[in-house]
Amino acid sequence: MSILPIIEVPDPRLKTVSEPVTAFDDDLKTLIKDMFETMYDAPGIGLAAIQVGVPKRILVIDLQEPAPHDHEDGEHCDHDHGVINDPRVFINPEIINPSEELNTYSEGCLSVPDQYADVDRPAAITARWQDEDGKQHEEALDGLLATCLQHEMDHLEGILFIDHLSRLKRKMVLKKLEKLRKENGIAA
Ligand code: GNR
Ligand code: NI
Repeated sequence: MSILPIIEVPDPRLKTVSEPVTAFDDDLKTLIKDMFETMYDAPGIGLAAIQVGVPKRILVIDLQEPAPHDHEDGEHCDHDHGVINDPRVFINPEIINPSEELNTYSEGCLSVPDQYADVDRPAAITARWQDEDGKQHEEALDGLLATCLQHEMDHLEGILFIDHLSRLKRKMVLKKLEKLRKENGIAA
């Protein structure tokens, strides 16, 4: 298992249109394991293969919900709540019937580090995809999972969340990132 380097803007590889997966073999399974390890390490809730430089239609997502637990009203609480992991793999994903209703979510991206902006996307979708054994799945999705899957599917087309912003907003985000990198470069 290995943590892979995540490529960042303005790396031109992020604009690649990724190719469908045709071989459901051990190399694919190894890549998926490495993608999960890389995503958890980052940390992030999703990762597309192109973000680690592999132009294939492979996504991993884990929304890592905080584990539910009860507290008496007003009880002080500073123990480790832990998380419920829900690792999901989407290979060759498609969206069938996006809702007209939109959801706005403040999105971030491991390839545009520490930058966040509101993006509107269909609130509900039906997704069709294959798992790592090539088996077909279909499921209706909404909430953060629908948002995240659409963000990840954009990566497969070479699209980043900042491409959904106005040119001015996109420029501001990229400028802020450039400034942060310069400051960190001096600090290091
Ligand atoms: O970690 C991530 N968080 C996130 C938040 C809102 C909408 C989408 C995402 S995906 C992102 C990880 C990433 O860059 N995936 O491509
Ligand atoms: Ni992203």
